[in-house]
Amino acid sequence: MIDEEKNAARTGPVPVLFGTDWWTDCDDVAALDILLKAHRRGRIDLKAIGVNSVMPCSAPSVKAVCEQYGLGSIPIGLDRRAVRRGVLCLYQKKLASFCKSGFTNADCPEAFKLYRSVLAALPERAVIVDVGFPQIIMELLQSPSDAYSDLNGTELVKSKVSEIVLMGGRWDRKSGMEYNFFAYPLNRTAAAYLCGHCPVPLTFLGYEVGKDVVTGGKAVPGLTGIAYAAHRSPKGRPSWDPMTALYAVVGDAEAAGYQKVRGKASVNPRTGRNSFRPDPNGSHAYLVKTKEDGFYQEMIQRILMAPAEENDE
Ligand SMILES: [Ca+2]
Repeated sequence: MIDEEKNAARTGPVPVLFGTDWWTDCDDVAALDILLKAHRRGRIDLKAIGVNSVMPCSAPSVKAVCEQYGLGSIPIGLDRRAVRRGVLCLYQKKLASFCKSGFTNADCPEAFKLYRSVLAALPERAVIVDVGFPQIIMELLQSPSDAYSDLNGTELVKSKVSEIVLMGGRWDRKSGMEYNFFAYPLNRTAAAYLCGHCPVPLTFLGYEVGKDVVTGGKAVPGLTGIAYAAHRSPKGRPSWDPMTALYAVVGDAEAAGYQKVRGKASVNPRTGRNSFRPDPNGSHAYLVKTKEDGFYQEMIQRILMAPAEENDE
């Protein structure tokens, strides 16, 4: 039996900051489900959630998913520049109807400021994982010192973050295109900035990794299954975001079923196209699967199908 607990390389709960677009695709909900369950088992310490696409029901729908596991106190931040209009988003309103606390977008701090406050207070290094648009991390890196820390954002990340993990890019071709890096001008700018300025190791899980691993679906218990049903994906979706979240939980490429190809990534700020120059000493890496798709599918689906009660501490 595949067991991510046995594969896990980490011994204590690692602080995690989770960024998500929580927008047109419901696999973000599966990613948060995996992180919340890992938090309840003591595998990680989920310190903050940053939402990088904003709609009226963004904050209450994220809050509802956390509340179902008794984790409604995890702080949620928004990138208020990222208001999207005219795009069909199918699950947020439904999930928000389950929010017990009356929480709204107005209750959320700016995401990069939330990240600063969390990182400044940490005695140890955190992992930042983002399965959406990378602009919150850019804002964090570009932030000046403030009441939380005398360090500017780049210095703060350098001292308090061990790795940044992004779902983004397409790395199985010389010049790849993937939505999180090209959808909007700000996303292109942010992806290019991260590749040029990130002071800590940067790991990418690309489009090619998750596209054939189908997980989730309406049979998943709790609000995750409701999100897939509302998204009209009753049989599941490709697993870009849950695979990225699970990699962050396991914390080791080999144990999670990947090989890291190291080097220097770059993104064209005008087009969002990504490219990569291999270098065994490079601080960037993209993940390549070392197992059959069924390995990841089974591991993720087993976590998603476990009801919350089984994750009681
Ligand atoms: Ca996403």
